[in-house]
Amino acid sequence: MSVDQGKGERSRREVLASAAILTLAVAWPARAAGRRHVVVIDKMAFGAPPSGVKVGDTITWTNRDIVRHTATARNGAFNLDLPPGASASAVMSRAGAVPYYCRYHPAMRGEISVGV
Ligand SMILES: [Cu+2]
Repeated sequence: MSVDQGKGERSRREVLASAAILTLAVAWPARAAGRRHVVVIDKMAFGAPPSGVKVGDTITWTNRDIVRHTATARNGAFNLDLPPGASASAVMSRAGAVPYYCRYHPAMRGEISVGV
């Protein structure tokens, strides 16, 4: 009986500890983790730029074409290789407009607007 009580007490503590960790994770500022945005590449064009992008957010490009593309920032912030069907991501670390293009098809252009 006393053994069971001991177990019960321990598991109750574990539950409380888990709850505390969960609360911390939820309370942690969302900005620390950043949000995720997706830009789909389809028919030789970058999809519409995501809105509301902030510093620390992650942009993921997904290539739905059957040819290879890149997402290459003109300011050198990112240079992602995107074989057919692939996805690749970059974290936006600075505020401002980031024009980018595809190295294989320079007519393919896009721009990510990063807010503070
Ligand atoms: Cu391309």
